[in-house]
Amino acid sequence: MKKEILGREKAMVCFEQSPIYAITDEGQSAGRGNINLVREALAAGVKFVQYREKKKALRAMYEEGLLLRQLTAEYGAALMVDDYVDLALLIGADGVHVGQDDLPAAAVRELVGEELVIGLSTHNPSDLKEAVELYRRGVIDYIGAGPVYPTRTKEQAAPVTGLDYIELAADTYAGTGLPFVAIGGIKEHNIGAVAAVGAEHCAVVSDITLADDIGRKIAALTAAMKEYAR
Ligand code: TZP
Ligand code: MG
Repeated sequence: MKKEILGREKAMVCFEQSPIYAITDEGQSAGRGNINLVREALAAGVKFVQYREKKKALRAMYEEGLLLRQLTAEYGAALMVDDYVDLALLIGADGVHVGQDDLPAAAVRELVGEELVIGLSTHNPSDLKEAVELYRRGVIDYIGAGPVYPTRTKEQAAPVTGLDYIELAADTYAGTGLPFVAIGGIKEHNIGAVAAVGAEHCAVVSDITLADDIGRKIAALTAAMKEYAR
C-alpha cells in the first residue's frame, strides 16, 4: 500500500494551521462512527486529527486507521495515533501521541525514526520542564497541556490544571518554541478563556464528537479562539 505520510515538517505545518485539534472517541459519537466524524471535521477545515480509541480491538483499529489515513491525506491533513506506535507506523500515520505512562518519548523516537511527529502529554510544571529538554534534543515536536477542566472523556485523568498551567505553557512556548495544545474539558463556552491565557491550539474531543452539527461547532470553536486570543 502506498504510504500517504506527510513527513514531520509538513505535519507540523498542519499543526500550526489548525487552532482546533480534533480527537476521535467513537463511544461518544452519537452512533455516527469515526469516518463520518473525521470527514466532517476535515471539511470544516481541521488540519490535525488524532485517532484515539481506548476500547477498540487493535485489528479493527488497523482497518479503520487505514481508511482514516486515506481520508486525511485527501484533505492534506495530518493524522496522529494515540498510544500505539506500531499502528502509527503500519497505517502510515504522521505521528504518535504518548502520555506520561506510555513508552518513553526517547524510546519511541528510536522506533519511529526522524520522519514522524511525536506529541507528549504533560500535566504539571515538572512534566513541562522535562518536555522542554526533549524538544531541545529533537525528540518531541509538541506537547499536550492539561486537563484544563474536568473531563469525562479520559478515565483516570491527571488532576485538573486550570488556566495557570496553560499560561505557563504559553510563556514556555514564547521562550523555547515548544508548541503546545491545551486539552481537557474544552468546549464552546470556555475555549475563549483558554485562548485568552495564550493557547493557540486546543484539542477537543466530546464537544466535537457529540455536536449535532460538527461543521458549525468547529466554526464556533475557531471563532471564539480568534476573538479572545491573547
Ligand atoms: N487528555 C487529557 S484530557 C483528555 C485527554 C485525551 C480528554 C479530553 O476530552 P474532552 O471531551 O475534550 O474533555
Ligand atoms: Mg496514552
